[in-house]
Amino acid sequence: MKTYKEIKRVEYEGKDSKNPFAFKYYNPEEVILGKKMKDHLKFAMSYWHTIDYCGVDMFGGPTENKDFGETDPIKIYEKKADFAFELMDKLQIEYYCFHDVDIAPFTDDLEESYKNFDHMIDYIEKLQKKYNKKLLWSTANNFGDKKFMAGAATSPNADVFALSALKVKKCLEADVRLGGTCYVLWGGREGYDTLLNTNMKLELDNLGKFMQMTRDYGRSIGFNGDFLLEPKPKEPTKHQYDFDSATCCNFIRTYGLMGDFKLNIEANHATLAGHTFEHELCTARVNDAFCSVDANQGDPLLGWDTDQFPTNVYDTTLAMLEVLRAGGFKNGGLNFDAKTRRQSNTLEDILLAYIAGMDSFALGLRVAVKLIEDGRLDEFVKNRYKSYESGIGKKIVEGTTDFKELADYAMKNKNVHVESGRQEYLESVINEVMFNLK
Ligand code: XUL
Ligand code: CO
Repeated sequence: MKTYKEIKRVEYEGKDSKNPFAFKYYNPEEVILGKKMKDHLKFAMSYWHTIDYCGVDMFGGPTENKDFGETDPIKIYEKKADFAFELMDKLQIEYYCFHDVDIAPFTDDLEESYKNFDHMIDYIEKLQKKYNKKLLWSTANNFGDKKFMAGAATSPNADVFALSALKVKKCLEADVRLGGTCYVLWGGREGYDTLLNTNMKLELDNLGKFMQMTRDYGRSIGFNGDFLLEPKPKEPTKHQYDFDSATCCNFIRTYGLMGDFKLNIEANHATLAGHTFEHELCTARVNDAFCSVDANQGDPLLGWDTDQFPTNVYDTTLAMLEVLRAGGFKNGGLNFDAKTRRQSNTLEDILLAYIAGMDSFALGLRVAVKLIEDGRLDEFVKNRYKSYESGIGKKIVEGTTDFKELADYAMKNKNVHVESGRQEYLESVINEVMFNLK
């Protein structure tokens, strides 16, 4: 196998290629349904998993080193940034995402930390121009430091609320400067472990106020993109206030934030919540809150967030079907919130992992388009609800009936017949379209 250095650029070679460093299904410039594949998929690189993560797990230390031969903290982060943009270039990835602490050395001294942060934003801005790359979103890490042990905007301590505001303010300013089209608030520790020490109502109201202030400040400095919540049911806290799409939509509505706030849906978070990825995407869509995706997959045999690169094409197909139904990505995109396995510890593995993830979503897109063109799924669903197209059903949909009329109707109706849901048949249609082997 070639080495990382030897690979200049990963190109599309088509499905018969055996070159491990080529795309088999992702052809960025190919037009599908009137849009280039790269615009359908809007792939983004996650800085934390790709540039910083070194293979640490609960039982063992790093299995790789990403200091790039430097010892001075600023130099290390400059080299990391150089690597990040070179990697995106090799992989033909146009977008990236980061937490404030991913891109610059943060210490206990806030002034020094923000001097470092500002320096790195200048540095990254130049790289962005040089490589013609774009920021999809940034976010403040308000969960890692000890001060956030009891939450950030939901901390019982008002000083922590203020510190969280400072961090979001600085990160939002950077986001605007770098042209980010979204800003994410992932509420790592916005939740609680036991009611014995928790004032839930105050915590929820504080979180609502924090989000309102985030919106107001963002809009005041010219941020025109979408603010995003990223649902996750557990980890690190037992009860997260942003449990799933439905919970987040309810929260956004309660605090008057609909329109400004949308959702960033993560596959592995969906399954941790006991949902499918497509359920979470669909819930966001029907609430007009779909925006972006954190692509990855969990392991059904492990009960935690494993953040694996997505390779299950059945899942990527059903996800892309939902993305297409939502009208595609606008301000959002498809960020690989995924890390290579601890034993896949070389730079070549990073390329191979992204290629696997990008090709899996490219295949998902291709199959989803074929399913739409095939038409059998859509037609089945349309027919299943045809009783709402005329008569009493039409009146229900239009809101022109009431319980009196419905009761009279039901009393006279001697023949209530619900048609088969035909689940197995529909699953076989997906297999037929997906594996169309000739
Ligand atoms: C954590 C997670 C984060 C967010 C950004 O589970 O998904 O990486 O995407 O903070
Ligand atoms: Co995520």
